[in-house]
Amino acid sequence: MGKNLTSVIVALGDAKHPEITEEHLDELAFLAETAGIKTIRRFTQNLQSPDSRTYLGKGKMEELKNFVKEKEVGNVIFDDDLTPSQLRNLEKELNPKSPDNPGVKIYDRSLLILDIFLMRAQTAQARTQVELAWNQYLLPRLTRMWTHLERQRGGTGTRGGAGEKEIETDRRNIRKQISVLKERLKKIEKQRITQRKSRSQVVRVALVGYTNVGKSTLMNMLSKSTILAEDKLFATVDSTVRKVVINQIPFLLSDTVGFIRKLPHHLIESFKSTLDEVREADVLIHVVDFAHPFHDNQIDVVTKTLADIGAAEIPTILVLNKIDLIKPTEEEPLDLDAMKGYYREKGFENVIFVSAHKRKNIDGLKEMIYEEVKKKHLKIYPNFLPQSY
Ligand SMILES: Nc1nc2c(ncn2[C@@H]2O[C@H](COP(=O)(O)OP(=O)(O)OP(=O)(O)O)[C@@H](O)[C@H]2O)c(=O)[nH]1
Ligand SMILES: [Mg+2]
Repeated sequence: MGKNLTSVIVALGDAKHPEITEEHLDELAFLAETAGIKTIRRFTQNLQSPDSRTYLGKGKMEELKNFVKEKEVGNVIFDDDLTPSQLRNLEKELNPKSPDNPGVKIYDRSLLILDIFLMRAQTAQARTQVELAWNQYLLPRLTRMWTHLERQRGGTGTRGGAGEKEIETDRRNIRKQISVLKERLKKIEKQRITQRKSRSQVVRVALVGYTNVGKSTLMNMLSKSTILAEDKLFATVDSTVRKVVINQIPFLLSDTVGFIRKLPHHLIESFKSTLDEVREADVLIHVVDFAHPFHDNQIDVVTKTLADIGAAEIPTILVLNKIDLIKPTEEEPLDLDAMKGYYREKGFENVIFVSAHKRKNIDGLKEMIYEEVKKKHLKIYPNFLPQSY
């Protein structure tokens, strides 16, 4: 990231659903904020699909260009992924090279998320996974983009105008780096598999959900541990496992990376081993920010991502969190029973409303987890005599 931390964010809109476009832009601005970048203006254009050359059409592009120049904006962030050629064209349009122009940085959605993950990853496994995804993202974009990314990463920028030969050397280096990272990941995974085998006699429960819904807060509450929970996207990138005992039955509870719409596929790919924690769980606790205006869309994104990683069939408890933020009005009373029925119809058998902050209904949640864990525990230990909760 450079010194100029202002940005404009750019997204395509749907004329029929302006509120959804706004919500997407809110999320993008929140992602930018998480990366330390302040949004000073939003640009949208109602298009079915991005312009193949410059994402925006000609007129809008001109408007964006003028604004960026006039306000000396540091970053332009696009809500979708840009093709390598769109990126090159945008660089030319927005970034006319001159010695006194520090240059505007162009982010697409993947690059922004990758940057946040790079900032957040702590363990060797998470760091290796993110670096792998980053190199895979970089490889097809190694042209002018290289100098662009070098600058972004605090490089000297002296490679400007790199010739084909240098680019070819760079490509070779990146390929080498990719295979080194893959090897390293394999080794780490081997250790994790051994660890996991030793845990096969214990029931495993995983917290899943959209980012920023309260997974880590619930994890802390249920396991009395302290994991960083904050009002930022992707506060958790590493996965953490804790032993929890409810009513004499022990189980392992894991907290892991949150999901988001349009999660870069390289990241899902390289996070496969982290996501094993989810895939191999006996019970999933799907946490939802019930106070978020588009929580149903977020539920759909999570359900789809779970299906993508092969975790669709795992028994799930749907936890609708943050109910302390819901202020029912006369026109919109809060009928929790009706809401429960609604989610049951959507296929969620176990539904519960809680507030992790106000500790509301946490005992009810524990009881629900206990009932699910007990089923699996009795399969491993048929002679165990369960108590009623
Ligand atoms: N008002 C309210 N805020 C909550 C509640 N639960 C969590 N939060 C807040 O929501 C924000 C996100 O919480 P986290 O626990 O970090 O969420 P997460 O799902 O782990 O998020 P990521 O790791 O970023 O994916 C924090 O600011 C929490 O304090 C709740 O019940 N009510
Ligand atoms: Mg978290």
